[in-house]
Amino acid sequence: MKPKMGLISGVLGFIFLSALLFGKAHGAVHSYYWVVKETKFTKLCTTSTVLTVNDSFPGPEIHAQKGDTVFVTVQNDGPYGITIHWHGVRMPRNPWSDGPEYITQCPIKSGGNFTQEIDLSTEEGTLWWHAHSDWSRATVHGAIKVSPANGTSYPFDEPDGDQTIVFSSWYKANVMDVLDESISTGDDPNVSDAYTINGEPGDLYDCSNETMYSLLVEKGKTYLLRILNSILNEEMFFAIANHSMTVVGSDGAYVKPFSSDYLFITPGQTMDVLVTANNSASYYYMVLTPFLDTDSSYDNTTSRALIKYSGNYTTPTSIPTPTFPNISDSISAQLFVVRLKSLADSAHPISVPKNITRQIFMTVSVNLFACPNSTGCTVDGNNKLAASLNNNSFVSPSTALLQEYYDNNYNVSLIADELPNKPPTPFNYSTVANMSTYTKEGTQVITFEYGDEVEIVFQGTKIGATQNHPMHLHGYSFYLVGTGSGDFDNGTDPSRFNLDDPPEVNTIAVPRLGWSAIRFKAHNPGVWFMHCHFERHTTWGMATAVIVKNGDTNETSMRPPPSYMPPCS
Ligand SMILES: *[C@@H]1O[C@H](CO)[C@@H](O)[C@H](O)[C@H]1NC(C)=O
Ligand SMILES: *[C@@H]1O[C@H](CO)[C@@H](O)[C@H](O)[C@H]1NC(C)=O
Ligand SMILES: *[C@@H]1O[C@H](CO)[C@@H](O)[C@H](O)[C@H]1NC(C)=O
Ligand SMILES: *[C@@H]1O[C@H](CO)[C@@H](O)[C@H](O)[C@H]1NC(C)=O
Ligand SMILES: *[C@@H]1O[C@H](CO)[C@@H](O)[C@H](O)[C@H]1NC(C)=O
Ligand SMILES: *[C@@H]1O[C@H](CO)[C@@H](O)[C@H](O)[C@H]1NC(C)=O
Ligand SMILES: *[C@@H]1O[C@H](CO)[C@@H](O)[C@H](O)[C@H]1NC(C)=O
Ligand SMILES: *[C@@H]1O[C@H](CO)[C@@H](O)[C@H](O)[C@H]1NC(C)=O
Ligand SMILES: *[C@@H]1O[C@H](CO)[C@@H](O)[C@H](O)[C@H]1NC(C)=O
Ligand SMILES: *[C@@H]1O[C@H](CO)[C@@H](O)[C@H](O)[C@H]1NC(C)=O
Ligand SMILES: *[C@@H]1O[C@H](CO)[C@@H](O)[C@H](O)[C@H]1NC(C)=O
Ligand SMILES: *[C@@H]1O[C@H](CO)[C@@H](O)[C@H](O)[C@H]1NC(C)=O
Ligand SMILES: [Cu+2]
Repeated sequence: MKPKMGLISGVLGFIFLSALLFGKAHGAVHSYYWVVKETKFTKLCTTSTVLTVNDSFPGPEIHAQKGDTVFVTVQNDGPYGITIHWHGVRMPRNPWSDGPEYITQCPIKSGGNFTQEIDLSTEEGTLWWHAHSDWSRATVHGAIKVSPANGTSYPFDEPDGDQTIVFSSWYKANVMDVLDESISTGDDPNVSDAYTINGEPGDLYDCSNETMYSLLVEKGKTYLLRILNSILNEEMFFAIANHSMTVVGSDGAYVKPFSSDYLFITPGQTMDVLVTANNSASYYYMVLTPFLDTDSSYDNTTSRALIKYSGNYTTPTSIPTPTFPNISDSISAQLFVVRLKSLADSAHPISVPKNITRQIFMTVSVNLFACPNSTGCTVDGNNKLAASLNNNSFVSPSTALLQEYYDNNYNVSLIADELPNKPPTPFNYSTVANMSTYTKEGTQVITFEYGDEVEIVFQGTKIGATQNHPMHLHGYSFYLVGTGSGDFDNGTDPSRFNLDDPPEVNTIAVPRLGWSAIRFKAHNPGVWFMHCHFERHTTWGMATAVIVKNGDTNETSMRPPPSYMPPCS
């Protein structure tokens, strides 16, 4: 009993201290205690040992209301160091609890623990948490459900039911072995063996019939599906047979409702969707299948789950299944993306930066490095795969960048080089294939002044394997003001930007050989990771860190670190 009491009073003391120091008077406070450990599951006729939180896959949900504070103590009883990230939570002034390994903290060692403070502010809807070290995100992730604050309500009729739907990747092998093998050969990692819906592959896979996920519905009722995509390396299409979906939110912000027969959802994104059980009482398939516009290898399997109406009826002999865009239908993917628009009404105001003080044009590429061994690698002779932003492949530091920044009195130049604002060599990005595939590498960051109004245009290139990339920024949500195919034209494209009701999101699809433009105001000081949400691309260096300097007052500055951060040595 003793250690537990010690832990609880420790956490309460921490909460009290935070409340005292940072005046977080509004919002309720919740505490969770999680144990990270290895758990055995039998799926696809094979027993695998995977890392979990509290033996559950997907992991436990966090339930909170807008403006609440959540403390999570993670006890690491697994064999590897691990970190946990709160995806889409902006963590005002508190990068210390954000979680990406070697950016804001070192991993929580095997046997260690760490209490993180998750500060919800304006987020409302569905967000999620996941491991942010190596590829342990595969099985260590779960939903964060943020309900409206007391005295407020959804911008739509209160749904009759609420259900989280989590998409994940399943490997029969240990995912750490998959990662290590790909690092040692320099080649593409093995693809997953299945996609899962709420942890289950569904009846198209071996040995998976009995365990398929099913959602029980009552005729006439409307359900809020809180859908999140934690798949490692593929963007997805999702549809429900004979039921249309009304998209009402994405990435923890509401959108203007629109109805669609399919969703396009990238790793990192969430979609809040209303579904009304308005068809004949029966079974209907919900289907999850990949969108892929690349020649690299991918998992081309399909996961299914069921919607089952309650009541007395004969089980159908043939269950309706939805139709889908073709697997490589980038037009349907893009048509879905441009339908997302923020509510932008008086109860949900937006503020799109219009006086841009920092403009960044950033190429996103898959590249090569010469193999560090004379014969060790298997790509194009003796090369290994790499990836870059503005021709720099991010090298992860071995200590936490945030701590170094703080310890060096916020002097960025002492800890990292600056990533260029634009590609070092301009070229016709989406059409020129004969640029060198090789890239530079280094720990390069982007530094913003407090209050900068930032525009970043991400530009896909024809270098290496071409593909749509889901780019994600920590510490912020941002407005997706424009997206298109080919090379971004700085003369004509900005005039078509949507500055009236762009969606406020944290992860965007940058089209293959196309571009996406985002804007945000840099008013959250700290060190924040920015990266492709395909796990293999982040591993290869498609990443950087965004450092936002402190403002002039304490209220516009980073908080000091908590008394305990996981040690780096
Ligand atoms: C909101 O209401 C719930 C239920 O009555 C209560 O537990 C919670 O503390 C309230 N939150 C705030 C911030 O007052
Ligand atoms: C996780 O497991 C720990 C240890 O058994 C327990 O104290 C805690 O309540 C569990 N948390 C959840 C969210 O299940
Ligand atoms: C958590 O880690 C701290 C620092 O190492 C240690 O003092 C504390 O006892 C640990 N708590 C638990 C429950 O293991
Ligand atoms: C990756 O796939 C290859 C070919 O199927 C197989 O031989 C190898 O064992 C796999 N690697 C891992 C780590 O499972
Ligand atoms: C290089 O060689 C060593 C020793 O054979 C091996 O462990 C390593 O995985 C190889 N590959 C790379 C990319 O370093
Ligand atoms: C799984 O169920 C489907 C129908 O739902 C059936 O066609 C198939 O034969 C079943 N497979 C196994 C292995 O039981
Ligand atoms: C389901 O949709 C299919 C294809 O549109 C249609 O043929 C079928 O009649 C529908 N079934 C029900 C029960 O609505
Ligand atoms: C998936 O890819 C494999 C290998 O290219 C191919 O044999 C198989 O038919 C594909 N399956 C589907 C469902 O497309
Ligand atoms: C379900 O319907 C069948 C056929 O109409 C009837 O025999 C049976 O009693 C019903 N069961 C229930 C639980 O209502
Ligand atoms: C735009 O930003 C510049 C540079 O920070 C500033 O001098 C100017 O006052 C701003 N203009 C408006 C309209 O806010
Ligand atoms: C637009 O692009 C041209 C050609 O690349 C470049 O010379 C010019 O500086 C750019 N203008 C702005 C505002 O970025
Ligand atoms: C600002 O924060 C520092 C460090 O936490 C503290 O020493 C100082 O008193 C604070 N200043 C004000 C005006 O609150
Ligand atoms: Cu990518």
